[in-house]
Amino acid sequence: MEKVINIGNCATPIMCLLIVCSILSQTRPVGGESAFFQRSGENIVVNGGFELEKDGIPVGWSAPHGIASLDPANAHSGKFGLKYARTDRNDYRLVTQQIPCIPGKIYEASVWVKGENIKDGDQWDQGAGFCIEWSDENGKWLGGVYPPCIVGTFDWQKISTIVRIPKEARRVSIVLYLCRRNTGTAWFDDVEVVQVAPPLASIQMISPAYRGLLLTPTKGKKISAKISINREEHGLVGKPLEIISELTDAKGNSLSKGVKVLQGDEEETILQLALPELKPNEYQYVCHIRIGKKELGKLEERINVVRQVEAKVYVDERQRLIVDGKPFFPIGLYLGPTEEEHLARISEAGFNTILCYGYGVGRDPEAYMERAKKYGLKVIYSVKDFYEGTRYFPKVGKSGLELARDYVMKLRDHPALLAWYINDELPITFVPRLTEMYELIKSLDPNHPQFQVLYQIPDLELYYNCTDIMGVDPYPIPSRPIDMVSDWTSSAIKAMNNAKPVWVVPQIFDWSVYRGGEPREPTFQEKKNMFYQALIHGAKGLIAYSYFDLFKTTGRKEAPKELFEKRWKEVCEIVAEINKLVPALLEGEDVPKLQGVLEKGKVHVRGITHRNKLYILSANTSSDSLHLTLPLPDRCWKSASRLDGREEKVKNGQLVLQLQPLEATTCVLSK
Ligand SMILES: [Ca+2]
Repeated sequence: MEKVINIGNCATPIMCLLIVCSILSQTRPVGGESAFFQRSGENIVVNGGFELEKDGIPVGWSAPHGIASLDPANAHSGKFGLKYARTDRNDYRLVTQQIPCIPGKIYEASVWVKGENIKDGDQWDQGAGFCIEWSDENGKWLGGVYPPCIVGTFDWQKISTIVRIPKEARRVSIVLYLCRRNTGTAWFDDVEVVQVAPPLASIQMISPAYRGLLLTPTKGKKISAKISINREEHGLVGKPLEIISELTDAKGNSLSKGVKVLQGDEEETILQLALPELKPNEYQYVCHIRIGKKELGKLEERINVVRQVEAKVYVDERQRLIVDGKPFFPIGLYLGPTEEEHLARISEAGFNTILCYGYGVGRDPEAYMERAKKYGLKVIYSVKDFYEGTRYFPKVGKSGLELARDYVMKLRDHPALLAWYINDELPITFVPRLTEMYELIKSLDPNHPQFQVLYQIPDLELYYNCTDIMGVDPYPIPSRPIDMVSDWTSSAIKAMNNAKPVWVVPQIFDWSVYRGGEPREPTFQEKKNMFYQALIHGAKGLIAYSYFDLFKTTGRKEAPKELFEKRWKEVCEIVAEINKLVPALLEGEDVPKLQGVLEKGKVHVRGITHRNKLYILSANTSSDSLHLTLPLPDRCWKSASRLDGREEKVKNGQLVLQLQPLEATTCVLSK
């Protein structure tokens, strides 16, 4: 009855890394932030308080003998708590219960935990806690959520999380456990899993997508918004609804109005409202949701019509970052050390952006910004730890929002500032707090966008209204298919309605740095392939993870100097190549006919025209050598060469190209 948890909750001293998944939901609720995640049901855990027992065994639970027992001396409530004692660090038996979750629905899960002498093992995961995992019909693990565990000796504490069970889940279990190779005693009690109702409706602005900013002239433009209705949770299944959208001025005068009827089974719709010519000013966009004459709720967004965007850094209608009036393609690195030696090296390699975790409290962020400026690097400033209760929250007697305010006020005018990093993989439980953070920083600093990075791909949509730029960090090598990069990039773009930009965090590190075992870092071809996949599928920025890991080898040991140098040379080569593509990426036009996945999913392609050239980016994600004949959209293209100057054949309106296993490359075609 040994249960194996595939991957524990993540944690490294510098960063939280990825892997598990849950699923999607909506955003900005009707009725304010308090309407997020309202409980709407009974506890679905059997005997969550451990009060029912048969022959000394708690009813409803699978509790391994010799490790788990009912304890009348330690209950959080009632007569019993469940004691879980591990002395043999290799004994990884766990307490489980299968629970009747409905796939696709959202639940709040919580457990009270008490601990005595819980010592971390030699692994990243440490402490006592719980998780929820799901599997397919054959019991194959599909994913789970792993709230942070607690280490040491501590009195009763509540651990809770919000989870959306994926639609493909067939069995769901709650697991009470001590992390692998940890020892000590934990007590559990009052285990609860309760369904929560999402809000009646939510809105995602598609146009304008960036902070309601709409440029004049407005005539001929449309306001476009995605409306989602949670019918089932609100008793509206099968009932036709009417949505009235309207744009009003400050005095409440109606300037444009539209009505759309949703059929009884429609849960999602895109509303479009044609605009008259509007003067620069603030306007209100309101959607009323009605059933018959009765209003069920309304959704509101502010529209700000301007002649030009004043912000120093913002996102334009093409989802490009605009910095001081010019399009900017961020090519960046996550880093730890920020001494001049490192910044000089990074800048010289052709990077233009850095993201350092370590400037929370007690260091000199202004000096860091100055150093970055000296080397021509832009900074994505991290405030990702300013959430109480998270692992690296600085305990200095201030709230997270107060800390954020301090840092934003201090740094918002610094010329090296590019964006604020407000979330590093925090799960959907944090969406209400991320929304508070986003709104606060937006009000304090209208001059810089905000950026988040997530691995929770099915959940991305839920974060739509609390970020300006979405990031994803696919790290497939060596355990997942390399085209995970394409999948995640495309999924993120879809979740952002192709309206908010997606940046990708390519993997340049070796997983064994964190997990131990045999070293297996991405090869040069694999790294380049991953960068290319992100670009081919539409990433508007690349921030690689990470510079500091280039200095490490398995188990966080120091890498030999030669190994760092080899890795750095490879990274430099890739960045130099991408820099050659940047003008086309920023200013070029996509060629729809040269967009897609060919050769049974093996080759990813994107064509861009720019200044009388056609750039064809391609990435072979298979381990086959492929002979590609690519029909060109136009007969005008006469010759082709790679970025390194090698000639390729154009014949009968087709580009003929040989791609080595995992090769990624660009062909530039001329007339
Ligand atoms: Ca109890």
